[in-house]
Formats: sequence, C-alpha cells, structure tokens
Amino acid sequence: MSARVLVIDDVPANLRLLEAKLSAEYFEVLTATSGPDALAICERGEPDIVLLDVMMPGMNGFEVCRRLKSTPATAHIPVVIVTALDQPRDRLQGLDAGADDFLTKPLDDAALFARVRSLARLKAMTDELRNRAVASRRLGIADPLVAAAAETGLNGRVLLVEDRPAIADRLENALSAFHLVSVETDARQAVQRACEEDYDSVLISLDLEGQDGLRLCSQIRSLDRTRDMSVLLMGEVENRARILRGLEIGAHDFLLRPIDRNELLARVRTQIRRKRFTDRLRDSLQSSMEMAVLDQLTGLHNRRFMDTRLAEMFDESALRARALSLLVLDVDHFKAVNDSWGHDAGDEVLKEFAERVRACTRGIDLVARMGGEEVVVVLPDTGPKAAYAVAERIRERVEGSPFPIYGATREIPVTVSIGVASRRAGDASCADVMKRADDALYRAKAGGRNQVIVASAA
Ligand code: GH3
Ligand code: MG
Repeated sequence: MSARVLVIDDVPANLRLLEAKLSAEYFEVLTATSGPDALAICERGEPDIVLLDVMMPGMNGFEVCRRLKSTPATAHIPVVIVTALDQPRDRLQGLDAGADDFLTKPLDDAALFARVRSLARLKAMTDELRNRAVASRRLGIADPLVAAAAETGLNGRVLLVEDRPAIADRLENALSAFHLVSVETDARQAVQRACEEDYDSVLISLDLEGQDGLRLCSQIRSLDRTRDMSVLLMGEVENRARILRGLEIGAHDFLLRPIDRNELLARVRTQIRRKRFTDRLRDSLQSSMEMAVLDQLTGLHNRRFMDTRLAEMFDESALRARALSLLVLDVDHFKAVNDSWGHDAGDEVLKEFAERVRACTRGIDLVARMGGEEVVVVLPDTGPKAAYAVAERIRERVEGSPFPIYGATREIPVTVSIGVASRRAGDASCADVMKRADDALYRAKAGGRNQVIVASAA
C-alpha cells in the first residue's frame, strides 16, 4: 500500500536518509524542518502519516503531536514519534500527546516499513469512513460511521498466545487495564478459541516451546472465521528473519522483546482500531446494498429489485417450462385509513400488512412493495390453483384480525383485494402476466373488494 509520509526533522541529513529509504519502498515523501511548517502541511490535508522527530528547537515533537491531535482537521492523521533515546519516559510523553506509534533511532528498516504500512492501512480506512460519514450527512442519513471514526481502540478482546508464565502475566497485566485478555499457551488450542470467540486482536509469541507461532499466524489469517482479526507477533531481535516472514504471511505488526509496556499498548490499540474500522466498513457496505434493494418502510423488496428479478424469474420458468404465478395485492380503501387516522397510522397498517403477507409466503417467493399500498408476490413453480390458495390465505389473514394502530392502542379492520395470474405458453414477457394480474385485481375491486380473482389460465 502506498501512502504520503510527512517526515519532520530539524537535521537535513536525517531527512534525506528517511526520504531515500521511504522513496525506495514507493512511499511518497514530504519533508518539513520545523513544527510550524509541519502543522501547515498537515492542515492542508496532504500527508497520510506523520513521522515526527522529538528533539527540535522551538516547538518539540510532543507539542507538534499534541496540536495535530487536538485539531479536528488533523486529528485523524496517524503520528509516529521518533525518539533518539530509547527512554520509556519519552514514550509515555508521546502517548500522552496522542502519538499512534513509536520508532527508535537508529531506525531499523523493517520496523520503519512495518509501522508505516500498518498505519497507512489504518489511514486509508479512516478516510473511507470519513468520506462515507460526510456523504451520509449530505443525504440526511443518521450515520453510525460517525461514531466509528471516533473509535478509540479500547475495550478490545485480545487473545495472548504465550507459554512462558512470567511473560504472559506481565503482558496480561499491562493489557488488562484497557482490554479483555485471554491467555493461551497452546497454539492448536489458540486456533480453536479464535474460531469460537470474537477476538479483535491475537498476540502470538514466536518463541513457543515446540510449537510454531508462524503456523498459527498463517492459520488465523486464512480461516474464514478469524481472518479479520489483527495479528501481532512477539519475537527476539535475533529472530528478525522469522518476524519478516510473519509480516509476509499476513501478520499486521510485531513487538520486539523485551516488550515495552507503552509500545505494546499503542500497537494493540492501533490494530484494534483497524480491525473495527474494517468490520464497520463491511457492515456499512452490507446495509447500503440492502438499502438499494429493500423498501425502507416495510423491509420488503423494492420496485427496482422486483423489476430486475421478476424478468429473470420469468425467463427461468419459460426456459424450464415451469409454472410461475403472480399476485397483485392492493389494500382496500387505504386512502380512508390515512384520512380518518392519519398518515402515521397508515404507515403502521402498511408495515403490519407486509408482515402478514410475508407470513403467508415461502422463502423462495419474492415479495415486493411496488409503491403506495400495492404489493406484488411472485411464486415460482406455482400454478394458478396453488396461487389462488396462497392469495386466499393472505386475504383471510388480513381480514381475520384487526390491525393495531397508534402504537397498538387502537385497532381497525383492514381488507385486501388480490389479482392472480400465471405464466402462459404464449407470453412474451413478465409484463403480459403482470397485465392480466392487474386486470384481475381491477375486477376484484369492481366486484366489491376483499376478494381474490384469478385471471383465466387459457
Ligand atoms: P381502493 O380500495 O380502490 O384501492 O382505494 P384506496 O383508497 O386504497 O386507493 P387509492 O389508490 O385511491 O389510495 C391509495 C392511498 O395510499 C393514497 C396515498 O396517499 C396512500 N399512500 C401511498 N403511499 C403511502 C405510504 O407510504 N404511507 C401511507 N400512510 N399512505 C400512502
Ligand atoms: Mg388501495
């Protein structure tokens, strides 16, 4: 994944070194030599990630970070603080300032690229969420994604796979302050638990006794039930080759032993945010797809979906010489419901009507609201006699008990008229069947309503 990285350092030689390293990995690089310059560049919305040196004259890195994180226009840009001295105190201060991650000078290439890539993925997702949130606000839709963009990455469910009790205890203690942690010592058991429970993040030791942490990583990243969980590897500095292999097979990030508490917390938090963003993006895609094909009021399919799907169902039935029937339903005197009880009561009736129709149909039947109080039901593999039976069942169910309105504080009687038609050998398209069903409905209305009329089958 490519990204635009802003490097901030007051020493030009450091800037050039980082620029060369990042450019070689196909990152786009912007540079700034002072805090104020960096803030200006960020406010123009240019960088995806900020690499920030701590020791700078004038405004130091912590202050730059604090300002970026407290300005709405820049708060979402991930910030990596680069500390010259590996001082735990610096990290704490960086965390306080809102930094997303840390790197220690001299910079290790693998660590640098892993951090930048991981944060680039996070930034891409935050951007997408922000764009959708903006689009939804324009459309006037209340948007759960707005809340998602503010995701803190706390209270996550973490599975810690570590077989050395003293280390497991220490990590568990640190993480438990912010997350729900389960510890597992056996890799095979860990896969099982990951499949059964809904973890955000899995931390895997690469130093398990007689077990292969990389295999576990690969399993988690490939099983359907676990592939969205974020995976962090923990290993010794000497084990760089295995760590890099782990990143290649899908681990999201790693921690070097001895594991620094603040670094652990920052990385786990970043990974939990990434995981939750991904989940929410998928959910929002799902619901926008549903919105495109479902009617908002009743949850039945909408006209657009019916138009496409009915044509397909007609062609299938013609091709296989199978029966196909169509019901056109229209609530009787519905205008009077609106006029007497109000439009909201009318809506309540429509919802209940949709529910009753659905209850009388099978899963393979297609039920769609065509607009107003008209509903169409398509019955595959169903001839005129069976279709009439379904229609009559619906009519009875509607007439059978009154409809609740005003939040079920009142009840009113409702009836429905239904026209039924089935595909004939000579029909050119579904429009022919629809026309006959409409005509039958018209006759049902003219004949006194609350009745089913079947178009002649010949
Ligand atoms: P008929 O027995 O001949 O079908 O009479 P009707 O009153 O049901 O038919 P008509 O087509 O004259 O009236 C339909 C009414 O449905 C008019 C329209 O205002 C109302 N309507 C359409 N869509 C909605 C809706 O989403 N909610 C509500 N409450 N009313 C709707
Ligand atoms: Mg009507």
